[in-house]
Amino acid sequence: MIDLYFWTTDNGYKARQAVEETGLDYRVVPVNIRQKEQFDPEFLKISPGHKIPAIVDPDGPGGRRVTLCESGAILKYLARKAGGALYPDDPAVDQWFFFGTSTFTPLAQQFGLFFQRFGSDVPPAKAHYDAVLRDLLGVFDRHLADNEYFAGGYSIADISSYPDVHIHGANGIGLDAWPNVKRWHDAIEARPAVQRAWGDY
Ligand SMILES: N[C@@H](CCC(=O)N[C@@H](CS)C(=O)NCC(=O)O)C(=O)O
Repeated sequence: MIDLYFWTTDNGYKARQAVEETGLDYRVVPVNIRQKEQFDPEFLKISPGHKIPAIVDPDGPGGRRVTLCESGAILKYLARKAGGALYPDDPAVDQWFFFGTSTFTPLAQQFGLFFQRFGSDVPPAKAHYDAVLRDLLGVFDRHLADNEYFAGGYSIADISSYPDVHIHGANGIGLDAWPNVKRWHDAIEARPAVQRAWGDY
């Protein structure tokens, strides 16, 4: 059974969505990052950068124990372990997967920081990241006008962006201005695996 070291954040949900989608056997190990549990020395052996998500798979390739941090690495690992359906051999999947992991999420997190958690009001930073988030949703909307999902069928390319679209778009500034993103978001939200991933643990 895979241990998923998880907290209720965008990157945490990416990993949980992926493992739910694959049907692999797993259990959630909560790591409350608000209470600094990510600095526990035992957890640091799994995630040296003190970040969730992380996984431990006692039955990795060749029967060896695999520990992994970084949501992108975890999504690829889980998709491959489950047979590859969520990670087709298509460069477009990699493009949108990395766009989500390396571009969209880090910028959306700055939006979340300044609008929700910074502790003091910084109007120039808020204006900047509001414009950045709107620009990125526009990028997605133009692509999704001609594509049901980011690259072919539903894949880790979609999972890498969905949580931040859900948190900061659908449940933040709203998605009415980006109807193709809304259609994509709502289709993913309705997936049973996504419902389970965002549910109780
Ligand atoms: N690039 C990493 C980022 C992970 C990350 O930012 N994790 C946050 C929660 S979303 C965290 O654990 N923060 C706690 C800390 O940095 O101490 C990934 O994609 O997994």
